Amino acid sequence: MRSWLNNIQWCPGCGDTLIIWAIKKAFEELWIESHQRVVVSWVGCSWKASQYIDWYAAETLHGRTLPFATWVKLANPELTVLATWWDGDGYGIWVWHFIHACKRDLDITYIVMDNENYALTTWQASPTTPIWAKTKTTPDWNTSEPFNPIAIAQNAGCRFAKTADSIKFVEMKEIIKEAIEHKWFSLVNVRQACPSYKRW
Ligand SMILES: Cc1ncc(C[n+]2csc(CCOP(=O)(O)OP(=O)(O)O)c2C)c(N)n1
Ligand code: SF4
Ligand SMILES: [Mg+2]
Repeated sequence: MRSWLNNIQWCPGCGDTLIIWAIKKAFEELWIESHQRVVVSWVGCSWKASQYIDWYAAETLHGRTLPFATWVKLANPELTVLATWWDGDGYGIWVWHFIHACKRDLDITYIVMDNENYALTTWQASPTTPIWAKTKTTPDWNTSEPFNPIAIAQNAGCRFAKTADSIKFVEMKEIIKEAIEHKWFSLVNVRQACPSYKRW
């Protein structure tokens, strides 16, 4: 068992573990070493992402993942910059940063761990919650159509926007590699298993 796996603090079966593993493998296979890369993240269940990979890491203020990643890229264009965010904050509370990052089109790889709910705050509906799903804030059912991050990214000018699935490991890793190699802004929306709350 690899040492970082002994220290996982997510719920058993959480897709975050596989996503981090895929990112680590992608860097390994692309020969991008730890001193050449940086990950930017902020609070959410997946926040710990940056702690499990040996790289430069920034855990920023609430909502500042993409602005911070932008500053890092502008300050040192040689670095491979990867920003991790989540559906509730990335597509809800702080969505405008996402739209402007697509428009700006800098070379940042943006991985969204999309578990279709606000998990850390214990199961509220997020922009990607399915229309019929029950959550704490939609006790009968959700009445809003889910947000389509791929279409929104493309409409905002992003030229690489793909969906992956945390249970399809090899496919997810290959999409992450493609996104890192794309020399402009790229979005990978990973549909993430969340056994504790995503029961649809
Ligand atoms: C300034 C501020 N506002 C709100 C919160 C509460 N908060 C913690 S995590 C989170 C979002 C969780 O949902 P999501 O972004 O989908 O991440 P997940 O936990 O599902 O991975 C929120 C709103 C906070 N920590 N700080
Ligand atoms: S609540 Fe969901 S997203 Fe959070 S650690 Fe548990 S399984 Fe993972
Ligand atoms: Mg979420």
